[in-house]
Formats: sequence, structure tokens, C-alpha cells
Amino acid sequence: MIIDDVTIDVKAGHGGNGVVRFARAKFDQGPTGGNGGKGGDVIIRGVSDLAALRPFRTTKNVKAEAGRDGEQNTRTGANGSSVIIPVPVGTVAHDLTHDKVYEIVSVGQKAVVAKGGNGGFGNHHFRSSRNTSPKISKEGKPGEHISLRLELKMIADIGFVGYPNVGKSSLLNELTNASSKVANYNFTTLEPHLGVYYDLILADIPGLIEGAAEGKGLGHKFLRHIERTRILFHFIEATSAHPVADYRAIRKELKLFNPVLCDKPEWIIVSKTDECTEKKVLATVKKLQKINPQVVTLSILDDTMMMDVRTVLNQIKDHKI
Ligand SMILES: Nc1nc2c(ncn2[C@@H]2O[C@H](COP(=O)(O)OP(=O)(O)OP(=O)(O)O)[C@@H](O)[C@H]2O)c(=O)[nH]1
Ligand SMILES: [Mg+2]
Repeated sequence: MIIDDVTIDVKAGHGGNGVVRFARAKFDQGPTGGNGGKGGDVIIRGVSDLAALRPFRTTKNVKAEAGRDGEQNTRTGANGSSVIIPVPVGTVAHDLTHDKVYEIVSVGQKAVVAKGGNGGFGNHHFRSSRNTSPKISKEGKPGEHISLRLELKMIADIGFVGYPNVGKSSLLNELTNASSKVANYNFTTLEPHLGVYYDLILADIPGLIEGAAEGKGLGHKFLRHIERTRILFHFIEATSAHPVADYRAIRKELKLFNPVLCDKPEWIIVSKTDECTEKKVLATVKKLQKINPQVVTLSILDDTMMMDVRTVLNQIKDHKI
């Protein structure tokens, strides 16, 4: 199951302590205690893997490393390593302790959610002309300790919708580095998958069926993720005996779930065209074009057709439709 709402305990690293040390040379016995190192931060970072929050089903604590104590010869202690938490793009991170919110909207975007404590000063820092042999040092400061809620509100540029087994995952895998499972049966895809096509995020969601909006099949659980998608690719199999009825059935479910879904720009993808005659493909396209002129024919086995899909994606990318 996709984990899309978890609360975890996050602790940044404690700062290392400053130390009191003195040189041991005969003619130089000055203060040489170094400062403590900084504690590691806890950072969240956007990734395209929707399952990135899965480890938090069992792990509820994240802790960054403490800074090391200062050392002899004014050496500063090593900084503690930071911890980077990969979170799916679309994650809203709520710092419940400080009532702060971070939104991760792109792959690679980072936010420091808990800062490591600063290291304390060693006695070298406190030397002065008045006090050439200070015996004081400071302890490191504690790292921030917060309660962090990670809520996934999937953001995608393009959502793939349609009946099961119409080739949604196959196209996602062709266009991106995603590896959504593909097989010749219904409901192969059990969870949404994201793929990145240049800077567009494509979302493949489980197949929809009639009654989906009321909970039939699998797709309904994931329709909420499509709510935040800008554009829809609606897949209709070229071999379908009733393409228009298929189209309307899915649109009905989208509308029942949330009418906003039907206001999004939509491309109809007539898929698996290699599985029927050209005549049948043309007839299907003609019927669908009466509803929405933005129809693209697709066989993932046909390079020219794949280019056509890429052209549409490039237009979306460049013109930010
Ligand atoms: N001949 C042909 N087969 C295709 C094409 N695209 C996908 N397929 C096949 O159709 C079957 C279903 O493809 P999927 O990509 O799993 O379909 P899906 O829409 O993601 O299915 P669900 O996850 O069940 O909703 C697989 O056997 C694919 O290999 C195509 O363009 N031509
Ligand atoms: Mg699939």
C-alpha cells in the first residue's frame, strides 16, 4: 500500500562540545581546546518514487548524527552527518512543533526541517590579553526536535486515466524511467506510479471501471491524486467496440468523483492501434474527435506514433499548457 500520511519524530544532531586543552610545549602552554562540530540537519528531498514514504510504516524516528567534540590543537570536531529523507514530489511536510509547512513540488527540491545544534566553543576561543589561560568551554547546543507530518498530495502534470489494460503503464514506461508493472490482464497497476519526462511529471493510476467513484475497482482510491493533475491523457483502446460509450463511462466516474476533473485539458489517446485495422482506427478517431478534437493515435510498437505523443508532451512542456 502507498503510504501517504505519516507522522514521525525528527531529531537533528546535537552540537559537539567545546573542550579545554592546553599546549604542552615548554614555551607555549596556551589554550588549544577546539570547538565542537555542528550537529547534522534533517532534510527532506523530493523524489519521483511515490513509495518513498513506505519505510515510515515501521520506522517512526529519524535522527541525525551529533557533532563531535572539539580536539587538541584548536581542531574543530567533525560535523555530524545530515540525514536526507526522500519524499515523493507533492509531499506537504508539516512541522507540527513550530506550525511550519514545507511543500516539495519538484524532484531534487530540498528543505531543512530540523537544524542541527551548533558546536560549543573550546577554550582557545576565549583567550584574550586579559585571560591568556581560560579554562572554560561551552557545550554544544541541542538539535531541533520536532514532530513532522508527511502528507502526500500527488502533483503531476499529466494523469493517465482509462479502463484497465488499455496500455497506460506501457506508455509511462516507454516515456520515462518508471517501471510500472505491465501485463495483459485487468488491474495490473495497483498503485499510482510517477515518471519524469524532462520536467513533466506523468502519473499512471490504476484502471477505472464503472462505479469507480463509489468505490468499485481500485482507481477510486487514487482519483484524489488526479485532482491535482493539470492535464489528463484519457486512454481508449482502438479495438473497443464502443469507444464513445467507453469514453463517456470514464468521464462520468471522473465527474461523479469531482467535477473539477472534467474541466482539465484532456487528450484522448487511442491506444494499441496495431491490434486492429487502419479503417477501424480511423473510424474510432473520427467518433472521438467529435467529442474532443485532441485525439492522438498510439501503438507503443510504432516509432512514428511514439514521436507524435512526444510532440504533444513537448508542446505541453514548452507552452506550459
Ligand atoms: N499490441 C500492443 N499491446 C500493447 C500496447 N500497449 C500496451 N500493450 C499491452 O497491453 C497490455 C496492458 O498494458 P498495460 O500497460 O499494463 O495496461 P494498463 O492500462 O496500465 O492496465 P492496468 O494497470 O490494468 O490498468 C500489456 O500486455 C501490454 O504489453 C500497444 O501499443 N500495442
Ligand atoms: Mg497499469
